[in-house]
Amino acid sequence: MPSQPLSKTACPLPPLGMDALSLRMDTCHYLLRTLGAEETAEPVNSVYTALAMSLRDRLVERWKNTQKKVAAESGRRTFYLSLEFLLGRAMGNTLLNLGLEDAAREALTWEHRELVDIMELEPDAGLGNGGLGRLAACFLDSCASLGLPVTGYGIRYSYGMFRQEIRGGEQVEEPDHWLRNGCPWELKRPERVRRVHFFGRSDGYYDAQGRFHQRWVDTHDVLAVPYDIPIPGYRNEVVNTLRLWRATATDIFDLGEFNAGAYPEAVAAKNNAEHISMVLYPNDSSENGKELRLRQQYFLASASLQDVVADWVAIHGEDFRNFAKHHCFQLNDTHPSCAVPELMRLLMDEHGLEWEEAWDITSHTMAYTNHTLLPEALERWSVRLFRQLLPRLLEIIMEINARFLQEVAWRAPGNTGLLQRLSIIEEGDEQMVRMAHLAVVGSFSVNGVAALHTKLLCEDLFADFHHLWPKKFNNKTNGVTPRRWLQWANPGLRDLVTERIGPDWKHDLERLRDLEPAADDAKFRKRWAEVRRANKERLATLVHQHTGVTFIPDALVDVQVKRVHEYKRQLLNALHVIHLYDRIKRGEANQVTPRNVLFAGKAAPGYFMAKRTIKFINNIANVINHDPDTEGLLRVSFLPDYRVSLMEQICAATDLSEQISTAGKEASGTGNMKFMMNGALTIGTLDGANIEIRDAVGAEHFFLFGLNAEEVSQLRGHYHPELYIQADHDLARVMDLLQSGYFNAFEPGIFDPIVHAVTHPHDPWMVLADFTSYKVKQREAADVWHDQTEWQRMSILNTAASGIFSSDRTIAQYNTDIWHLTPLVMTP
Ligand code: 4GP
Repeated sequence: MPSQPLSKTACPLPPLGMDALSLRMDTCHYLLRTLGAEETAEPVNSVYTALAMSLRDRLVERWKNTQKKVAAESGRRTFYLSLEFLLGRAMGNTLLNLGLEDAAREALTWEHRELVDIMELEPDAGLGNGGLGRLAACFLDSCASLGLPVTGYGIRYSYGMFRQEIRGGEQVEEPDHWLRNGCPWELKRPERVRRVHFFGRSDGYYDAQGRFHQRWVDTHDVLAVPYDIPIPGYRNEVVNTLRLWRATATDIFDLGEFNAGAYPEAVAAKNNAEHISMVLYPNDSSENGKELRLRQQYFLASASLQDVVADWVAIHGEDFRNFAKHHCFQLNDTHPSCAVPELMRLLMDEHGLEWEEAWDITSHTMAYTNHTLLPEALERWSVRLFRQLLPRLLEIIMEINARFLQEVAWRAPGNTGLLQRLSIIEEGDEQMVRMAHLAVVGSFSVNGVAALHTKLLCEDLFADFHHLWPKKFNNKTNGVTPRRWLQWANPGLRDLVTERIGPDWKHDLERLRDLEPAADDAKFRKRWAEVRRANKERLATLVHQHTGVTFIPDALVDVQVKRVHEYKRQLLNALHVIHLYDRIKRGEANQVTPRNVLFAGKAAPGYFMAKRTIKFINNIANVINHDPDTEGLLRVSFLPDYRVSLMEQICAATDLSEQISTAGKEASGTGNMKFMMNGALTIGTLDGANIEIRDAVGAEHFFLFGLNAEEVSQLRGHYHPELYIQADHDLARVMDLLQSGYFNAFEPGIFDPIVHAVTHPHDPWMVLADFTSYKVKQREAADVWHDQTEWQRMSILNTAASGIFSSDRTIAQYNTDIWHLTPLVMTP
């Protein structure tokens, strides 16, 4: 990158527009005055920081106006509590939402810098694992864009999701120190620090009026320091807040210990406290189970609720009668469900309310979203741990449970089985607190994230609860923000769509339906294909840079990117890749459609099978890519360190989106929606939101294969993988190649666990059961690819039908059914 003197241009450039001029002046000011950059050779990183600070200034004005408006209207508000917000980068999104993209580009041109290069310097804010965390980020964007007064509450982890490196084909985890150079978007709010209790004991006492109370005493406290991140709406002057808590000690160090020379001991309390917000647990759809995780959960719940309650008390004093009317807390899975007993505690112990009043408020303000049916993800905490760490909370949970079970006993006398099944406390060798039961009992709304998922919640996981309170349960099919995932990620397509149907779709994604007639317009199809080809070339460059694999030009780009998990069945895809390779090797090369197969995704560090799957894919890729017979026919690559900013490039360049989970296991999926929006065709099972995607675009424009959820559950107990191998000669050949050690010639036995997993009658994911129908559908997709007219037509129809997968639609439904907020209308 050329290093030109700042603000001295070497060649004449056209005059700057107003926005560009003021951005440039501010950026120069921050560079020279705040960051102290040298006039001649300022590091490019400072340019990023200075531009970010200039943009933040533009947000702060709107932010304050939004806060004033919210306060003035004193209406109902929602607080979105989540242990994860997978934000990715903020700069592009800010530029897009404020309409300053061109201005920033212009301003930087004067500094002889390219906006794309500057934006590449921003580290992803990777404060989430995958779907659940990214959904929270999409929701914040939609809430702000719809003008809804919604505040996000989360944790400001010092280390986000680990960085993934691939060495020798294996995943290696490196810490993600995303705050190394500071975060120019956040504002620290030291005046709003909260104190969070741990340990100690519960103590009964009588107040001056002779009333009996409990209080939590002898606690070890930790301070919660808030950092606010602005969340701009799309061109509507609204800026909402994401408040992230950082943990710190009440005292920096113990002076007594320090003076006595015990330095480590002197700072131990500080370190202990800071551990709470040190690192994100890197597990997706599985329980974390460690004490520190429970501390994180309570820390978030307590700090956030105290914050909200303090604001209420500042205006209304101790009168909580209208509190429930004004507040809703949306719990993003069970992770923040300590909020239920914590709100009870705050209302009773700190504000003197009686149980009944406190319960009435709590159970009318909490709403819970479930994100997975996988049993290993259903959080349970031992009563012993709870008693030690959060003794007062456990007492409250026990009372909630006792009162709840009494209600059940009245309704269904003598049904002890039902009581056991519903109880918040699970009996056994070790008593456990079932967090999902706590969340259901304490909430007025419980929702799943796709139609099938909600149905299974009602019929299966929460069947007894559903029977008890059918009206509590509702579905909210997920969505993704079209700002980041279409407008920003795919500017070529954005402009082409706008040229064809006008700009209204940018405010109402359902208007994409107006594109349908264009699918039959040959000229439009040609331009559509050109935009997509340019995106694919960019992706090919990226893949080459990071993996050394050279994609085949104009070949089908077949993509599976997501967390690596057995239920998502990356293995099924890998087996199919082996089958394609086998066809080439056995002389069917002229029948094989040229294809680039791309994988990416992280495995939880302790998840052996997922990590071995990554190794498996890399070994397969290595053999195939080095075999001259595959030249021009098949390339396979595993792109390391999958994250939000990579997906922005991948989704715009994908032809075939792999959504191949075992039916009934993927709650919804949101990657599937990003691909569809950008014109990819889906090959998928009847799982999660795939079902709704297929309904929206029409069955003839979706490559469906495999067992449905009911068939999967019927097959359980009668599953015999060997029968599928016997019945499909192609599959038998794949298994033979695998077992012969073809892909691990120098690493004997390393893939035995994979062979064992897929050939075992207890394989819960039934990989081989779906192989044949998957293979057939893949062939059909390849045939359609040969007919580019048809493929591009289907591609356009997929984008045209993707409007309902905007998170604006999802959030509008949350608002109509659960939150009941009045949108803010801001004037510029
Ligand atoms: C994910 C689900 O696996 C995914 O299907 C869904 O789209 C997403 O939540 C958002 O609802 N679950 C998790 C998790 O990420 O940790 O349970």
